[in-house]
Amino acid sequence: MSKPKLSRRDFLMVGTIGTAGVLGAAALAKQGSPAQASPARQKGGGDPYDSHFGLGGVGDTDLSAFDPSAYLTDFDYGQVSQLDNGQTLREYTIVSLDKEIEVAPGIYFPAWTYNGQVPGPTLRATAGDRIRIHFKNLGSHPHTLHFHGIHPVNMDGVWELVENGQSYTYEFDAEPFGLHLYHCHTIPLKAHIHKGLYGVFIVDPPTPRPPARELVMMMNGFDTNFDGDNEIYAVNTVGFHFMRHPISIKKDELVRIYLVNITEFDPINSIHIHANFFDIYRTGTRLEPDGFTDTAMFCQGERAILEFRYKFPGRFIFHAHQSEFSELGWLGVLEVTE
Ligand SMILES: [Cu+2]
Repeated sequence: MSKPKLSRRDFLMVGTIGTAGVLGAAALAKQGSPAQASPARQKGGGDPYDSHFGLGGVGDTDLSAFDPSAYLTDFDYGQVSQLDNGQTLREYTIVSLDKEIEVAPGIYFPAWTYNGQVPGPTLRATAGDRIRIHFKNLGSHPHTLHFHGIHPVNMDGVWELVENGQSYTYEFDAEPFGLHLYHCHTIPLKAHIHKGLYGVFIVDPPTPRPPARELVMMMNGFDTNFDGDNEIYAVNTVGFHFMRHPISIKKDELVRIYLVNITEFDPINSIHIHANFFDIYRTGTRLEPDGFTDTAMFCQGERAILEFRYKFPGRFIFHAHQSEFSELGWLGVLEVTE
């Protein structure tokens, strides 16, 4: 039996609007008929801002399972103790698990996760700390933990595959300071990364950066029909989450975004914030900004710290400056209040 061929965009629209019948019949009954919703979307709508919100889809994901807003500020500093040489020791526990996650309302993805979430926990330390990660693989495939940073080869998570039920302890000093990431490095790499095995690793400089509203954003995507292309793009996994749940910030408040790109299949991803410019610190390894701009692009694994303040109140969108990505979920709102 042949099925109608859906474009990438149709997939998200059908999924979020619910006309497929698989996903949204109940939600539609509550929220209105597709006949009312579709024409505006097909034409782009009379009011483009309104149609942006329309793209947010019907309903919401189960935020008790994973809340992209909570992830913004959820830092794991580990269990802290002191080594005999006076060095701070931070111990973390990471378990890999197969788990179905919701990447848009009613759209589920069979993920491989660290600690049951995608991205995995944001690990945070200060430069010079000793890091010890107790990793256990409870997933159905062999996995590893590969950290970006400076460390010995047997701590690199490449050669020592951790089979199902096995454990491995990674231990190294946190260096250099900056914004890093960790991910599985098992072959085929694109499968192990795209399935969800990645997270952010922040190494603070010895003298902390100035106080700010700090937010972690992982640019990611999901190939929900396994055709080698992403159907959903997001920051923090859930398409259009930050349209449904704008990020509240104060006028003139210093905002610091730790932004990492892990998107698989597409060579680059990007960010653009509206009606403002930001200082960009590439990889966060220097304390002087590399530029002052409103748009930046990143290959996979590339990351930067962005700092800005909003001068005016209002609802400002931020999104990928690849239009297709933003229309498939990578679009949100910064809500600036007095
Ligand atoms: Cu893996």
